[in-house]
Amino acid sequence: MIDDRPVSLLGLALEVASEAATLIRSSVARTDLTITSKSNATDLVTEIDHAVEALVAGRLLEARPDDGLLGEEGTTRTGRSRVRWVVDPIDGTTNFVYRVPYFAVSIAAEIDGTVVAGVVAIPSLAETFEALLGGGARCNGEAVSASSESEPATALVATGFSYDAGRRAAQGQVVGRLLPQIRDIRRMGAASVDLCSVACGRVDGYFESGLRPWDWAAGALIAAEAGAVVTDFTGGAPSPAGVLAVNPGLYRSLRDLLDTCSA
Ligand code: 2AM
Ligand code: CA
Repeated sequence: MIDDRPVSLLGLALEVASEAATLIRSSVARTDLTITSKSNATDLVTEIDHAVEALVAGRLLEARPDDGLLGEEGTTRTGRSRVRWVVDPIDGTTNFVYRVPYFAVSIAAEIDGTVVAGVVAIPSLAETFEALLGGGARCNGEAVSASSESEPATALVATGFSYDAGRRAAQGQVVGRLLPQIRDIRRMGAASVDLCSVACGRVDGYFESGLRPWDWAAGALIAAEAGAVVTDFTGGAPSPAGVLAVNPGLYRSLRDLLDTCSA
């Protein structure tokens, strides 16, 4: 009988993420990778993105053949169980291609559409973040929590930019208005890494628009379970319109500031 408990889903996600991280780590130094572009010339995908998605989907569905799966690189499967996996095989592909160390494999498990378990493994940093709904967040097995910085002026805030040139120009304007009012901006280049950075207090907050569910599914649970408030820009659930993850003491003021900077 297949075990649908969130803790079992988390265990499987951790096992599969570890295998995926090994494949990613062993591929970083390769100079012969096939690299192609997707939505435009800045939106890259490598043969390793496809190989990792095939590995992750294969392992998950071998263990749990009735589940659904949504993968960034095209694996879409409607399941017969209540469980669906949401997978980004390499989040931060541009970093992976350039050997900038912020890239990760992200695996989330949903039950009836709610994310109940999430794993983000960042091979170059030797960090594996995990969370269970209602069960807190950990990095390499140790509990993590969001920061306590409550002043925007002294807050370090991560953000990211879309592959779409028009959206990117608008995002740059928002950052231009925000930058003089905060400690500084960090642009790591991988949404899952940004969300885990909020979870462990490496940044005080993070915002980005134009993301897709595989970018935030696991990381949003990890940040929320670490005590961060995780919403869209208006207080609803994270969506392609916006993902905002901030420690609770800073959340309202950063959201208001973003609102002012976007007007
Ligand atoms: P990727 O590396 O998997 O493509 C960079 O700001 C972050 O946003 C990365 O996590 C990147 O994911 C994601 N991202 C940017 N534009 C995106 C898009 N149009 N669709 C999906 N993810 C996007
Ligand atoms: Ca990706």
